Amino acid sequence: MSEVQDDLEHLKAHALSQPLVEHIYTADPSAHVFEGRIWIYPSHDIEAGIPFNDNGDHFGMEDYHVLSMDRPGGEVTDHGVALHVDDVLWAERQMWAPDAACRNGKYYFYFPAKRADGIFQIGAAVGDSPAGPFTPEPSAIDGSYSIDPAVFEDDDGEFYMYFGGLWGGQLQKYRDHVYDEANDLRADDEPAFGPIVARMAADMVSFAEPPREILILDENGEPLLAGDNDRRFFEAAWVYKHQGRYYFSYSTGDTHRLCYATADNPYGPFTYGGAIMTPVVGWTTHHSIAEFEGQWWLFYHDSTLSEGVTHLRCVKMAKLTHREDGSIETLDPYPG
Ligand code: FUB
Repeated sequence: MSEVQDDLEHLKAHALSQPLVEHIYTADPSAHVFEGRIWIYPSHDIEAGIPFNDNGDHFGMEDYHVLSMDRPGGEVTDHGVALHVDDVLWAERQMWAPDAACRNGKYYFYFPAKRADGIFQIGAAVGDSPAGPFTPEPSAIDGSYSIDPAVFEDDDGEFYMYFGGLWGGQLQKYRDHVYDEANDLRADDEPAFGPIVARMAADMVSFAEPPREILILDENGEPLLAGDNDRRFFEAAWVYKHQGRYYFSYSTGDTHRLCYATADNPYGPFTYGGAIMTPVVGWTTHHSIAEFEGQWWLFYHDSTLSEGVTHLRCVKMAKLTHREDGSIETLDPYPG
C-alpha cells in the first residue's frame, strides 16, 4: 500500500461520520425538514471523463437524486432521478449544487447549470412532493448568475436566494451583476467578492428584486479582503437562523474550510464568526445546516468513498454545536 493510500485508510477509519449512501456518489448536500422527515438535495457525482482543470469542468454532473430519512441514523431512501439536464431547455451541462424550498404545499427545486455558451445560471423546477420529480421552468431565473443557490425561509414567510461561487463558478466575471469575460479576481488588498442575495417573488421561480452583494466584515468592521483566503467567501452559501440571529455559512474554496458569519437581518452585513469544519479529503467542501427535533446537524461531503477522487464525493452528517454565546464549535472531520 502506498503512503497516500495508507493515509486515506487512516482518515477513513477515524472519520467523524460515514457516507449516507454508497451506491452512488453524492455531494453538496442541502438538507431540510419537510413534513417531519429529513430531505437531502445533493449533487449526483459521476465520472464524466472530462480532464481536471481549475474551472471544475470535471464536475460533469447530469442529474439529481433526492435522499430522505425519517431520523438521523435512520435508513436512507434514494428517491431516484428528480431532474435530468436533458429536460431543461436552457441548460446544457454541469448540474452543480442544488437546493429546495416548500411554499404553500408546492416544492421548488433550484439548481445551477451551464448554458450552451458556457455561462452558469440558476434554474427553478416545481413539484408536488419533496421527492420530486420536478418540472423545470423553460428559462433560467431572470437576474440569476453563477452557482450554488441556497434558499432560506425567514420567520415572516419571505424567501431569499443566496448564490455565487468563484473560479469555475464565474462570480469574478461580474461587476454590478453584469458579466464580462475580461473581468477577473480582485487584487488581494481589495474587498473580497461577496455572495449575492435576492428575495424570491411569491411565485418562487423569479426574483422580487434586483440581486445585491453581501458584505462579510472582520472583527474591526472592515470588509474581508480578497487575499484573506482563510476567511473570505468562495462558494457554497447557506443561511439559517438561530436564537434570532442570521447565520451565513460558506466554503473558503482553495483553503478548504467551512466558515460562518452572523447578522441581524438577511441582507447583512455579516460579521465573520469562525470555522465550522476543517478541511476534508478532496478539494471541495460544501455543506448545509438543519435542525431536527432540537438538535442541529451539519451535512457535508468528502471524497473518502472514492479513495480521494475530488469529483466523486459522498455526503455525510454530524452533530453541530452552538455554544451559549452563539458561536459554533469547529468540527474535525477525522478526529481520531
Ligand atoms: O459540485 C460542484 C461544485 O463543487 C459545487 O457547486 C461547489 O460548491 C463545489 O462543491
